Amino acid sequence: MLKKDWWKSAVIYQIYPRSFQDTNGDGFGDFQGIIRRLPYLEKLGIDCIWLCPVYRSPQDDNGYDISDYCDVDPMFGTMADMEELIGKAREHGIYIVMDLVLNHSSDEHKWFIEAKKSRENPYHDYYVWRDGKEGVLPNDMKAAFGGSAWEWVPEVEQYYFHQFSVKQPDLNWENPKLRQELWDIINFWIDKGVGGFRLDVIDLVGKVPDEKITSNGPKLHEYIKEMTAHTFVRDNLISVGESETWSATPEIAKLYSNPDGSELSMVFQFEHICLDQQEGKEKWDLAPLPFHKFKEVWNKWQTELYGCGWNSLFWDNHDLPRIVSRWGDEGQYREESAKMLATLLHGMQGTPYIYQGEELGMTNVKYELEEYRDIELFGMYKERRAQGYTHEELMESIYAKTRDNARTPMQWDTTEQAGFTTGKPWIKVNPNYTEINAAEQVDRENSIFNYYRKLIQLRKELPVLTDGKFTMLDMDHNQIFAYLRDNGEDKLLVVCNFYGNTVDYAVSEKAEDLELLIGNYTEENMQTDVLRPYEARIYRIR
Ligand code: TEU
Ligand code: CA
Repeated sequence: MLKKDWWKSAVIYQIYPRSFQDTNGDGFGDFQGIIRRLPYLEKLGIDCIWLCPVYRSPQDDNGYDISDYCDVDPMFGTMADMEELIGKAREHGIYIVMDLVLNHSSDEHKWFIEAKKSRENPYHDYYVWRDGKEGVLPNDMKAAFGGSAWEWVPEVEQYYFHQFSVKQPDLNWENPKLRQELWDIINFWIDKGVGGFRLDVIDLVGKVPDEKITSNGPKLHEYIKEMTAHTFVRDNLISVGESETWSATPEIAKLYSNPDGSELSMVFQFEHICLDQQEGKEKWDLAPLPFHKFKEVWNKWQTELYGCGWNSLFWDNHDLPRIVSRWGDEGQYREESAKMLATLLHGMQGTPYIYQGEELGMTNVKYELEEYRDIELFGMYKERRAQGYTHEELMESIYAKTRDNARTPMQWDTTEQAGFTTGKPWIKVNPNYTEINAAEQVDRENSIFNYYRKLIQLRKELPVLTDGKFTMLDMDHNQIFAYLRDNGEDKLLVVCNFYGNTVDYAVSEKAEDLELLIGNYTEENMQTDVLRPYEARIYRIR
């Protein structure tokens, strides 16, 4: 059994398995590839791997459409390889955190194949059906990947509900038999020795489509409590809920991450990460990052969950563009800005997540339309072209926001295909791999990789990074993001210049006795009260 709350001082590394490391030349990453790279991850110092879905799947949405929850997809290897990965990771001090998609399954899951045979089929009620006539939809709800959320099945003369693609029918959590099946699946994986779970769009499972309620349905927290009681509590596992962009407030997050352990360890909320889009519109509708608002949002989450909930800290994941391209500088100050962003995040309270390649400062890509792969992008492109957007406009949005930015292969070295595969990768490698790659960074003392390594070490050495109270400084400053962490015994000052120009900032006035713990410039020529482009420092206040 794991120690209670162990995940509060853990650092989690997210792997998108199909893009991490291929070992058999088929162009898809696999379990043996992850095993090969465990020493790299151990060196970085992380505690857990969040593994994006590796279950059997037709791969309509890259594994977020599961056709067998208790089997692995042959593209990644066998169940024996998966068990080997879980075991070998433990030898490197790493727990595997599985990504569970329980809001919907694949339409190729045996439950759904049965469910659509007849209304009397015992699996029919595992999904969400509504009567109607062909062509007369139950309502006008839309699916996230384009089109209606309702799909007609002539055999049963009913519509099924799908919040994502038509190949991802929503599961009916109102059915206790279905819920019991899900708890059994979770326990199946707990028995294999995993450290916990990331729960895909958990906020959607209590949906009430008749009232157009998707997130935060009336029974959501009841369901989560039931799930937790039947599963995670047995071993103090980590459980991280993903809560869609618009649905999380600190009040709601406090329920999810209640310190009494009745629900989840923590929740991903996306408020900070959705600020660079036009209000009320979609992520494709680009807008500059409003820096003041950004600071306010962080301040709100850091202060309101203090002592009564727990934050997840992240910039990147498999659905988001690369942070250094987004809010840093992918050109001249790529290294400085990547380290600044890391400092800002890893200095805060919560559990930090690192998405594969973030620790190298990997960047976004600009590909030809047909070189992309993501179902979401093609759904959007089709819809918006029909609405009159130009190809050029849409490509700008795609460059900035497509999920494929995060999904290009991991850049290991300068050999062909960045050392990711000896074959043809499923998605093109970012051409900048000759400069940005792990081989170049692992042994270079001042690399981004080693900066992340040091930040992780600091978190292990200084309890204040885990339990210290957060206080924002100079909220109105339009260029500096600075804050204190204080646990009564130890006190830290974190100062970050968020932009690419030099700025005067009276750091020395914040405290008399400052000891520099980490910074992204060498101490040579350092002036305490001047912050160079993207300069970031963490001081101990003595
Ligand atoms: O994403 C849920 C989610 O928040 C999406 O609506 C997200 O906004 C989307 O990627 C648009 O940019 C989770 C997974 O992380 C994602 O990869 C899956 O496609 C999705 O659920 C469906 O399972
Ligand atoms: Ca492979």
